[in-house]
Amino acid sequence: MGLKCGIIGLANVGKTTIFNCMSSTKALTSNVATGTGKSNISTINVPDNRLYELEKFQPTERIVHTTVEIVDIPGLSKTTGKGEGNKFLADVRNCDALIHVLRCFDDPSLPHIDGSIDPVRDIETVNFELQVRDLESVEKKLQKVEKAAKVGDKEAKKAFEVLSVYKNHLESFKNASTVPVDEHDKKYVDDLFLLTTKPVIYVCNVDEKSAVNGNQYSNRVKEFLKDEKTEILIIAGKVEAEISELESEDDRKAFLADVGLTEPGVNKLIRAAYSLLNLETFFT
Ligand SMILES: Nc1nc2c(ncn2[C@@H]2O[C@H](COP(=O)(O)OP(=O)(O)OP(=O)(O)O)[C@@H](O)[C@H]2O)c(=O)[nH]1
Ligand SMILES: [Mg+2]
Repeated sequence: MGLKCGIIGLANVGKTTIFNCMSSTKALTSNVATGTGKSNISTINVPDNRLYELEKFQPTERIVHTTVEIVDIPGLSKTTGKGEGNKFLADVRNCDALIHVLRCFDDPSLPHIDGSIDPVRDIETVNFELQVRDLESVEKKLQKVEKAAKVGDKEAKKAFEVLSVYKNHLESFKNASTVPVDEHDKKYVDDLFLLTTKPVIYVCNVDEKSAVNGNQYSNRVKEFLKDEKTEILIIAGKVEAEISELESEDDRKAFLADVGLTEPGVNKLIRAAYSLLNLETFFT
């Protein structure tokens, strides 16, 4: 059983760049005009130095890593057609957790699809898209249970009540993950596989000089998400991608140190994705 983690975000924010840092299969990054339009999938090892430490005491034939499956989903853009939009949603629905990449770097040669750099607006844009789809699912089920609820079926009545809470919540631009219903009442939406209940890690894709401390954009993201139980990571995607291309381990270490890092930011990301689902690592 593999944990599947989807990389989402608007077009051209650096999703494939970060995907390439995480995986050894190199996918094509998009160009400004067209975007990529297809998903990339890769199974990656969860970096765990403890495994190498153990190896010292008890040599094994080979080191078995825990793996995570990463899906690089093409970005949502204004020109995403209905068909492509559905593909996007099917990809998201199949994931256990999401990595939401945010553009937090300036680059005049790479215009943002919405005209300016504003990662908080981008979070709202993507969340809105997912909330609308969840609302559709909830409303469909509401219609189904309504009749039974009206004729007095107790279970249907309860379902109707709970679904109505979800509906109101989503209609006020909130994610289903924060809905105010009792844990055991969430069973009424289990069959809907709501998109906005999935755990999310936010990645601020910053410029090289902000690799360690972030910048004004990532600060705004942190402020905006401060009440949410979510992880926010800062990764300088472009430079990490360049470093990951280097052949020698020593070179990679030296270049990382130049940027101020002791390990690739994506290693942190992979571990965060893994622990997000509270999965246990077993040593085999
Ligand atoms: N300056 C700068 N450019 C970046 C950075 N990250 C990515 N880029 C560039 O942005 C462009 C788009 O990057 P991708 O990784 O393909 O973006 P994407 O989010 O996968 O795009 P779609 O798949 O089309 O949605 C590429 O030309 C990258 O080189 C960054 O941190 N700084
Ligand atoms: Mg891409």
